[in-house]
Order: sequence, then structure tokens, then C-alpha cells
Amino acid sequence: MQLGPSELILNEDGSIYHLNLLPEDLADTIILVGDPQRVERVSSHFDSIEVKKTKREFVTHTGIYKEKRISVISTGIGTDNIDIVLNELDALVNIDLKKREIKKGKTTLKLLRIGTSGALQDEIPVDSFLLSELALGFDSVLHYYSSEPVRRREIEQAFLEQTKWSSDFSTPYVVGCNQDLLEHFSEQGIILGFTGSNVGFYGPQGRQLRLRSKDSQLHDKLNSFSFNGRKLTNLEMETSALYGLSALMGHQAISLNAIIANRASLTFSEKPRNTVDRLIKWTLDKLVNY
Ligand code: R1P
Repeated sequence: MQLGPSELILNEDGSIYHLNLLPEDLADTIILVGDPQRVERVSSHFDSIEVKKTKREFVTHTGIYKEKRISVISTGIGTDNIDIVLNELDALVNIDLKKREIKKGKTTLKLLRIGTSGALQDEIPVDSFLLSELALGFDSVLHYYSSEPVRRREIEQAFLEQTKWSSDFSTPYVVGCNQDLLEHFSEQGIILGFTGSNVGFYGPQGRQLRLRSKDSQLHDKLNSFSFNGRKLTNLEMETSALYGLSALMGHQAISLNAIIANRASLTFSEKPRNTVDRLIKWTLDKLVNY
């Protein structure tokens, strides 16, 4: 079946609509970052760069790091952007863009997010690295897909009951990371976490500047939720949709967080840039042997 021009949107040169990429521009190992300026901080380590393309907040560099071909792409902020990025990356490898048909064989991408994040628990130090083993999505992206096979209903139910979650908010969903990547990237010093992905930075994460929260207990509820002794460790804004969509599409994904704030101790890293740069270098070197 052919995908029509309003569904699979291509630019004049045949590239995919938002990412502005052709299939040959993309490596099968992809680092995703939120901040477009972080792309160059990753690719500055490459031995050579063959592709540099930009459209809106989506900046892509593809090159070679120690003989491994890697793409690094900025997603901008939020799970709504992750919906665009994941669908377009998947289309680049699993849809024949010229024929507008889904390919028979499936290509699996390795997707690694390198992001910044705030810890919820006092004992997680700023400037540490945290790998999200599980993600709790406060967004509704996954609810628009047939997502039952990848949901952790038991944890979702416990969250709804313990927090008395308002029905005005979207229903939280829980999804996990890819186990092969988890094993490869787990090592001493890397915290394995349970990450909440929020739909905003201020109110949805319980920050109050001038506006009052609808639920003044929100931060405490997120901080104290516990499932089989497991607590939410940190908050950011992309991992839930990355894990949910990757699992549904058959791609491998993990999210690596540079912890630059601690919401419990109300502290912020003195050198967040250094922490992110250390995480970038560590991730690249781990990737070489994967
Ligand atoms: C908020 O400041 C942004 O920073 C975090 C959040 O997830 C959100 O995107 O990640 P990045 O540093 O990767 O953008």
C-alpha cells in the first residue's frame, strides 16, 4: 500500500519533512540530544564528519568516531518532538521513500539520548550520570498508539492510587529501556534510575514561580511514590516517548542523564557544561565496543 503525500511528507529533494534527511545521511547508531548546540559538542570528537544538515530545531551531524559511524541529532524539548523524530527516523530506514511503501525487512536503530535532568531524591548527587531503566510518561504521546504490549500496567496503577492523580492530568504510562543497551552501559558509578518525563518544565514539574500549582503536593507526590521499594529518581522531558515508541517500532533505546540539579536539596551543578561533556565522551567510548 502506498503512503499518500499528506501522510509521508517529503521535501523537494526527497528528504523527510522535518529532519530534512535522506536515508544515506543516517547511521544506524544515533545519539539524540535536546539542545541543538550540543550536537557540535558531540561531533567535535568525531574523526571526520560527512553530513551536516539543519531544519528548525533538528540539527544532524553524521561522522566517524574511532571507525564507528554515528549520527547525532537534536530533538529540541519535549515528547511531542520525540514523536516527530522517532517516526521520521523509522521512516528513513523502514520505508522506501521513493516507492512510498513499507519495506519487507526491518532495520533496527540504536538510539541513545544524552540529556540533562534534575534528581528527585536527596542521595543522587549533582554531576552524576543516571541511566533510565524505566520511564514514567506524564505526556500523552503513547496513548495515540496501540501501546498495550510495552506498558507496565502494575506500576501505572500503583502510581495512580498512591498519588491520587488528578483526572485533569493525562494518564501516566510506564515503559522500559532496551535490555542489551542497559547491560552494555551499566557499570560502577552509573546510577540506574526510574525517570519521570514531564510535559513542561515549571508547573508540570512542581516548580512555582508566579503561578500557583493546581496540586501543591505535586513535588512531594513525585518524590515519595514507591513501587516495590523503587522510587522515581529524576525528571526530564523526553525519555518516556523515546522508550515507548522505540519499543513499539522495534528499535533499541536508552536514555543517559547528566544530573545537573537536585530538586530535593534545591542545588544546581556549578559546572553543568563539564558534566554534560564528560557524559558525551564516556558515551562515545562505550559505544565503540557495542
Ligand atoms: C529542559 O531544560 C530541557 O533539558 C532537558 C529536558 O529533558 C528538557 O529537554 O534535556 P536536554 O538538556 O536534553 O534538552
